[in-house]
Amino acid sequence: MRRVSLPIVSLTASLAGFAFLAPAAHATGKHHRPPAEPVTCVELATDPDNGLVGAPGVKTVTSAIIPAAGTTVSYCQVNILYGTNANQNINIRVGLPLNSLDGGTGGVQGAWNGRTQGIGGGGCSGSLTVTAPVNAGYVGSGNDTGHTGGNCEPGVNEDGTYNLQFINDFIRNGMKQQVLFSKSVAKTYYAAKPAYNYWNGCSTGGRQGYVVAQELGKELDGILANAPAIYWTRFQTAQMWGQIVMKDLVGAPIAAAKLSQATASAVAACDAADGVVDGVIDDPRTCKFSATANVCGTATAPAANCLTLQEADAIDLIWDGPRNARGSKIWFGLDRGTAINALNGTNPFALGVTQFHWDMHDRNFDWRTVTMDGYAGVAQEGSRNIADVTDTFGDLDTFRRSGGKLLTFVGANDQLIMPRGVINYYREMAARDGKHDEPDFERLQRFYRLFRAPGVAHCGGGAGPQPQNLFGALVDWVEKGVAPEQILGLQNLGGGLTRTRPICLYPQTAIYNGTGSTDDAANFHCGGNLEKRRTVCADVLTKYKHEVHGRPDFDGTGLDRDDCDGRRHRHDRDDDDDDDDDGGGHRHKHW
Ligand SMILES: [Ca+2]
Repeated sequence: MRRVSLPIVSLTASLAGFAFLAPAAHATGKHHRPPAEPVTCVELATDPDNGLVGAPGVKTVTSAIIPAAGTTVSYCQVNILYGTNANQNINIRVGLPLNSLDGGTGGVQGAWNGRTQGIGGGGCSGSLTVTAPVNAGYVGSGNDTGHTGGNCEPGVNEDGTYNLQFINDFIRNGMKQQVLFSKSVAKTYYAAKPAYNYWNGCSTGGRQGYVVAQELGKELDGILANAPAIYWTRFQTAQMWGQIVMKDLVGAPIAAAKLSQATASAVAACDAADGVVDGVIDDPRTCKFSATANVCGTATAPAANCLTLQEADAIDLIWDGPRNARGSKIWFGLDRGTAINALNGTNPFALGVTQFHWDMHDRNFDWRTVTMDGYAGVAQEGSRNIADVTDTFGDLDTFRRSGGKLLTFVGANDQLIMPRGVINYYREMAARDGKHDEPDFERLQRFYRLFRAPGVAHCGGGAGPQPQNLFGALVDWVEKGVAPEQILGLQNLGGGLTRTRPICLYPQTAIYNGTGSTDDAANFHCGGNLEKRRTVCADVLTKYKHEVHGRPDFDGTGLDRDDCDGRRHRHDRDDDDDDDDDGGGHRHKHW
């Protein structure tokens, strides 16, 4: 029987072999030259020689030692208001374990472990909560992405123009300044360059990790970017698809209990196909269960919460995702086994409603006026008007060349961000790295590893074993060169029972060895290949910015059109889209 070794690491233990003042992988500290000696926390915000007072873009800066409180250690908190014009106001917070001058002990300088860790936000918010990394010895940092609260409506002005300052500060500027300032402030405070610099975020915080990797590729050594909300405009627009389907076919949202039953029925139908009955569909893309099996009066209908035919059709379309009149897939749907009601409850998901306003650059645009047929037009408006700014789908070439490591977990039953979008990006990067545009996952995995967690929901939760100690795995990868081959999944089954399971590098998955408890990770191995042709070909998307009339666009996907069509000798092309007369409306941009 194969033995499974799971990467369980200890961060404190890894400090033992820590080479302080070893040259960091990247150039750092663009803001100023550090002094030779540490400075006090107070001096950071009072002495111009420390690089903050009067520095470009620094509107205000304060610093103070925050007393210990509860489980939070005392630390030096620096607050920077950053902006290069009157309309840019990004609040950045850097939390620094006390240096030796301020009484810190136990680390490589004061209480510091020699590293920085940027913390990401969620939804339409950043985060200014930096105490978790500080308590662990890191310089922690956060930013508010230039606005207070979680409302993204100000991305469009009342007059229908875009507020690009707001959007860019939220999408990218806040995080870039956060990373740069956290590194320079650390260097000043401790009189030493950080040896390693990290990011740690999920959802929007995951997207932020990707944008830093894509656009600030030389600054960070390791990025943990989970359930990343990448392709922001495209997936958020797709968050509204189910609401439009239910409105058109049913006339109202479907009762939550019926949605839950449909999910349960899909799991019951497809659970065993992966070889283990555990309440989880290992790869939901392979499950073809139709909600019509739940139609009231049919032999297969459930005892309670059966569906009308219209409701069943709507749920099938929610699973399928939006398509255009040609039948081409515009974006991914919710996978079977995923909680449907997060996006398809009585009220739509607020960020999806806002996204329609961004797509149409109209704060008063009413999503209820959009039909299933009209959806493609809204999606196309979003792609053409704003997605180049928001969707952050650039490459990772600089990050890879700089020696960075990117680690991502995504729940295969993520109810908010459509995990196939993350897999889509991963495949595209694998194709970029591969020969003849064919995905080369092994080569990609030298610096970028995606762990797909079956049954897991958005950033955690759900029916599957939960990934453990991802950040520790990243640190081991960066600092010891130990690339994580698998992540331990842990599930509490109640009654003192637990289930463990390896969470595997995509496109591998956990395969039962055939003997022993299916609740023990030791009886599984990572293997197989989920990139089956029928699976991946079905997920090729309509050409970007041609959502209304476009055909599946194979460019850069790593997939071969003829191979997918089963027509290897045919060479028709994708450039015959006749979408200049689609009435899609505003083609012009507003910046
Ligand atoms: Ca199963």
